[in-house]
Amino acid sequence: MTSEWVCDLRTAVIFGVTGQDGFYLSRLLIGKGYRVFGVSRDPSSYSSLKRREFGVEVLSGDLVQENRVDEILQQSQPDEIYNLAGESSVASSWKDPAKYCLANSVGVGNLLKILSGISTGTKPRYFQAASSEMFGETGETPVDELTPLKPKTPYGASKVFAHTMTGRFRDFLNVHASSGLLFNQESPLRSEKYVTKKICKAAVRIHLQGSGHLSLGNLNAKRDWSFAGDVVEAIWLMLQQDQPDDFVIASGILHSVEQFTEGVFRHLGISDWRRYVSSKEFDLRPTDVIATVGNSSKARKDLGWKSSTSFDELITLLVDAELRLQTTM
Ligand code: GDR
Repeated sequence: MTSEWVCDLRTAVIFGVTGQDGFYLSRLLIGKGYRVFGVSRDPSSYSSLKRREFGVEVLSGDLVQENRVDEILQQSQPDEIYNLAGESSVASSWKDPAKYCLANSVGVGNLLKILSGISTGTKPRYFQAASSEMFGETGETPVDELTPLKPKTPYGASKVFAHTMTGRFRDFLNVHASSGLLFNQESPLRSEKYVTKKICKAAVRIHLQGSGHLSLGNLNAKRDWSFAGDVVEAIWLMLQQDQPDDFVIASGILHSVEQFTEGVFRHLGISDWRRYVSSKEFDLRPTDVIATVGNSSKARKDLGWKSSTSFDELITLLVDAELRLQTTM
């Protein structure tokens, strides 16, 4: 059931406002009339971003600094808190597991502890960005909120702590805390560390220059890709529910890296894409989840949400944005 909010102006705090999802969520909330505070470890980097959303009040802060988080919440008095902060590259987590644990686990523990101690005034609602990487290898069978978590990577393990604590602070300390088990969400704002941006950037360069090369890892890996702009709608809807809960947010459809690559080149009118692409399986990470697909029935039923951008539409959106970027540079 969705709450009927009585106040006109709600206030939200977004931890991790500089990332892709931070941009789409702040745009959504500003559009809905929220006052939005965006927290970043480096606010000066936010003001230099071309993609910043106007109207966001940017504060400096890091979830690891408990006192600073407390100050931010005192200053902003939020109705809703969205935690999109942390380290997000699965491949890089092998190089520095402690950094991932600090950013993705310890910081969330701090925030939940502070939230559980708020006894007067507005008790903010909390959203935690969890990840499909927490499931580990699940093959082609769709997973849901009750599927056991068996992460294969330091990144996935760091997210399991935060997700589990979100549930326990909800169950035992009465925090209105919801966790979104987010599958891969993409947009033109992705960095090249992620495969969709890497493919689109190289393919467009090849299309414009008539030559070039794209070196990938495992082409057979399969992912459940959605558009980040759709995913933030689900994130917002979660905090509009009277009862906090966990929700899988996914398209429910698997595609391989090879299908994505082929689709990108096809959209650019290049059919013999294999000429330009090489693959070294597991070159980039010691182990990988080969396939993971989500069942979002609960989000569909309780939130009325579904991933509305199809795989082909997502490719079109990403490639066309990359074309615009490279032809105006
Ligand atoms: P992922 O996203 O690890 O699923 O995590 P990524 O785009 O990095 O990889 C997707 C799949 O593509 C394979 N792959 C390659 N990946 C990269 N980055 N570069 C390559 O050259 C390449 N070649 C093949 C990967 O092995 C993998 O199977 C993303 C992140 O956003 C996480 O933060 C988030 O939690 C999960 O999605 C859900």
